[in-house]
Amino acid sequence: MATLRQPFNTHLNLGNGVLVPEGVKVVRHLSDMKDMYQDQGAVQRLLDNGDPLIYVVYNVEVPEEAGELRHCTSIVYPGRVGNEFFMTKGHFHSKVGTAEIYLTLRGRGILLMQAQDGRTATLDMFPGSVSYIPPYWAHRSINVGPEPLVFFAVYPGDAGHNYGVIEEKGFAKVVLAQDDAPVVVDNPRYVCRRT
Ligand code: M6P
Ligand code: ZN
Repeated sequence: MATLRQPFNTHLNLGNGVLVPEGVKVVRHLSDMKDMYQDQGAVQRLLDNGDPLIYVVYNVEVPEEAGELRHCTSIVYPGRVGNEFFMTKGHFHSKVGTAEIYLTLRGRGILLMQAQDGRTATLDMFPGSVSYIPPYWAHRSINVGPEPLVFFAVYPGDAGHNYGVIEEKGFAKVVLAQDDAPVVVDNPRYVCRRT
């Protein structure tokens, strides 16, 4: 029989998303995802000026095993690279048939999803939105507002993160600021995937 582990609480600060204990913290600067943005001139200017912090993830320490539920908060800072909003890298799950739930606590975002056949979908993220990402959809969170976008996520312990496809091909859509409002448009750099 599997080892019986002790139940435990984590304290989630509903205002800023920080967990206590903090857990495993993942920090992503622009330099960690520079090829993912459209405007490489804007990328270079931002890198020359100090490599901005794009987002932080606080992961509760739960084994990455079937039967477990991994959970974390993400804080995506407000900002743009050229006219493209700050965003997460985005990933498929390694075990691609696993789902995820996002509960937004603060800010305004767009949750961009993409199926393996290239179909895309978006959901608005706002305080109180509970977004369901069904199995087989890659997901990326984009901060389209003036304050940090903070959300809590739960997903199966054995889901895993597969960044490869998104790093290579990107998403078919990008979210740009037009007169300060977010618009979802075709990604001119998208590498169409023929499988
Ligand atoms: C959410 C969850 C995490 C993920 C994080 C950042 O909180 O989906 O599993 O790590 O967003 O996204 P990414 O891993 O794509 O950078
Ligand atoms: Zn995920």
